[in-house]
Amino acid sequence: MLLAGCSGELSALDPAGPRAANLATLWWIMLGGAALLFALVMVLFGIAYLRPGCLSRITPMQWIVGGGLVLPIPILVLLTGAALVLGEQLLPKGDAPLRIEGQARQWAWSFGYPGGAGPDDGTLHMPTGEPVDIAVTSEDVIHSFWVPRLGGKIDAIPGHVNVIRLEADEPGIYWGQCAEYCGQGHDGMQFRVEAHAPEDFAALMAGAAQ
Ligand SMILES: [Cu+2]
Repeated sequence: MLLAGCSGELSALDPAGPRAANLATLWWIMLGGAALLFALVMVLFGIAYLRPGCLSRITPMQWIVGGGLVLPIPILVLLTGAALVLGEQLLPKGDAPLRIEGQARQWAWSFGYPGGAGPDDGTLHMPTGEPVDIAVTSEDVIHSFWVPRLGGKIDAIPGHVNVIRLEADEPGIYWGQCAEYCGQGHDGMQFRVEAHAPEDFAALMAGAAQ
């Protein structure tokens, strides 16, 4: 019920590819760790409230060591470890088969394909089932490139190129949103992503299909 609003076009909890799935998994692990710590603190609070005698023999130093170190550190180590492992798998390592240029400006995105192929329609076209690198930059201010169902986000910085790797499992329409406040048109700075089966993508790049 609480999570009913978490599906949909711009939901990072409704992943449509392996990279976004990593991020969703990490989100759930973080939620679990936070809930566990909260529950442990509430148990202590409950004991202190209902059975004050039980805790009266604990010295202040024991509270500091137990509550400040022993209680949170194992959970924080687990969360940090999960973040490092899952996050590291997102990095663009090795050569992705395809590199698409993504350029941001107030308040729209444009995309360019190898050899100047492909349509110039403000839509990010990509093939399914393989990682795709997006080389992101900006013409004016700092924006942020984010397709929540396909991967993480990365800053679009003037005079600098950042690369992010995305992957889509299934053909379909996905949506991206600028994730960095960049002026009055920021909230409308969305873009459409179309993932095509590899042969359809090849045909589109060759200009044989739309
Ligand atoms: Cu923007």
